[in-house]
Amino acid sequence: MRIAIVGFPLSGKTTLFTAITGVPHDHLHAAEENLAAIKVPEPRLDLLFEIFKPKRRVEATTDFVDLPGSAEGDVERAGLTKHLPTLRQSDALVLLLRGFESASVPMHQGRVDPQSDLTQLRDEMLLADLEICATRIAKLEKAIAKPTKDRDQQKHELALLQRCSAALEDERPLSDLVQPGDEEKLARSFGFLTQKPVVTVINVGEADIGKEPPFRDRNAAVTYAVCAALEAELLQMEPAERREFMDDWGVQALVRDRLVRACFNALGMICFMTGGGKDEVRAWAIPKNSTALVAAGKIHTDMARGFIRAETVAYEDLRAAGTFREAKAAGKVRQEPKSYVVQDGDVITFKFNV
Ligand SMILES: Nc1nc2c(ncn2[C@@H]2O[C@H](COP(=O)(O)OP(=O)(O)OP(=O)(O)O)[C@@H](O)[C@H]2O)c(=O)[nH]1
Ligand SMILES: [Mg+2]
Repeated sequence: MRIAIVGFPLSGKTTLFTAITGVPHDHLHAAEENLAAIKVPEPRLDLLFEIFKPKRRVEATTDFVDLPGSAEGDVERAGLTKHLPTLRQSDALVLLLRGFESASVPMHQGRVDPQSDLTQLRDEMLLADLEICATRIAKLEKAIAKPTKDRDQQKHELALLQRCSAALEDERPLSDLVQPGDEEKLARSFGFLTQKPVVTVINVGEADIGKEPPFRDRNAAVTYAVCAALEAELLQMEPAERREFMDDWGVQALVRDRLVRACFNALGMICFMTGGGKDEVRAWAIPKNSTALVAAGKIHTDMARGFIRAETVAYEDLRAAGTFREAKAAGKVRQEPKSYVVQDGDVITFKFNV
């Protein structure tokens, strides 16, 4: 999974990247893409760690990308155009809007106006998608004029792209239009930006820390108001000191924890956990509605190939029982087949034979 941070120059993208990944700002490249893998917070592993007493705990991870800034400090450069290939390959986008005033940080278009930055970014996303549609539609129309064996498939694709194009011209994002299933997959192969889940972050100044966002992006899964500079500092502190600062500033949870989980949810991902072995308890990310066979394959192809059954207990049942043995005695441990649809928080031991 890959999540890209997008915003106008000097909106605080690299600072937010630091606040999420913990990689210090001065270790990062201003003019190149920065990439880091980070853990998806999974507090439910705490209890599993207590119950199974393994050597280690392992969270699922996701990649974050910080797009390069303009080395020359060109604050008028467009937001997205230079970065389209990276953005198209990302699974979700974080739109970062500058909401902080600072005499020492030049302002995009000479003003701090997160609402109008959002409108501009959204317009750029619509335009970038429209361009993809136009190019592909022109190609398909030519191809369809000749009789080929792919013609039916091409007609189907053309109809979808024409619908997408009409929606975009109407300023509607494709996330509203495309139906889940085959159509979504086909549309996704084009890397449309307005089809991707978005979390919007307003990078506010000190005076607005701990307050509700001044507005919400109605096309985003969630809108947060955070102070990226403070959050980056918080991440470098010892837990006790951090708690104290967070209380002083009225920051309830770190942006790292809130944002990663929000992107994860917006992407329709869930976690199941394993803990049966001695070595580790571990969280695994899979798309919602995945079967036990898919979940097994996520761990190892052998597990899927030799799948016998999935010994499954819901996290809440395990918590209520207190131990795995008690959960079993209470009849809460189920023997599930390949076709079982894995639920968020399932604790699974796969039985397999190769
Ligand atoms: N006061 C204040 N300054 C901030 C905040 N976030 C970032 N800055 C400052 O703004 C400047 C730009 O921050 P960056 O994180 O480098 O911004 P960027 O979007 O990565 O910039 P480019 O990559 O060049 O487009 C730096 O001097 C930061 O210290 C904030 O929340 N408050
Ligand atoms: Mg930067």
